[in-house]
Amino acid sequence: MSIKFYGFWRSLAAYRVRVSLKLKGLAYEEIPVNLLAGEQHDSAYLAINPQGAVPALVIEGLSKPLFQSLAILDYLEYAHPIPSLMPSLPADRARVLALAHLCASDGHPLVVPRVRNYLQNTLKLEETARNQWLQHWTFEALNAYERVLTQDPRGGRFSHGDQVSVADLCLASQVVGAELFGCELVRIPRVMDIFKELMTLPAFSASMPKRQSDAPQQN
Ligand SMILES: N[C@@H](CCC(=O)N[C@@H](CS)C(=O)NCC(=O)O)C(=O)O
Repeated sequence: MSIKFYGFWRSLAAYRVRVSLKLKGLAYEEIPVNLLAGEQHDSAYLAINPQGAVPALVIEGLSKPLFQSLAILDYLEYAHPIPSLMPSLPADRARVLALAHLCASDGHPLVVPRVRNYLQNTLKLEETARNQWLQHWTFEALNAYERVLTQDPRGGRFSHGDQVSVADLCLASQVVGAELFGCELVRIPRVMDIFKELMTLPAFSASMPKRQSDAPQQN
């Protein structure tokens, strides 16, 4: 079975899927879509993901590509259940998904390139105000995550007990954004403890933006 993974080195949504593929031991070929060059709008890519965003997965044997990171994670969970990234009890699943959505559905969408471009080109917000926006909304999501972890004892080594879950993939991607936008990470110590634990796992550390082949070379 071949898997083509359309991503971009610094995409937070692509990061989540990259980690899942690695944790589940699935080999894939990553095809960069340069978001800074606008390649997501090319007709060839729109034929793969009509939304014009990464990630997208083309899996041999499936009639259509998969898109939207949480939908892709869900597919991978059902199609390749071991190791599982979701708890089995309904209430635990709801908690994990709530944490995942907090990052992937509430925090992250406010900082994607199309929103940043709109702030810059249509609303004419200057750079300082734009950066304030990115920092504010990225931190807000993680601050809420921190409150959940503080108030709800079901966290452990990771977001939900001691097993890596889909919530951790979303936490890690959101922290990657927070580091990029200069958020005050000392204000979210529980989140950062978990992030540090996650970074000890090769699937998470090898998926970091700067380690991708399409990332700019560092001098
Ligand atoms: N909710 C989507 C977000 C996808 C998304 O917006 N990805 C960004 C990169 S992180 C993108 O490709 N944006 C293109 C653009 O905004 O033009 C998901 O989780 O897959």
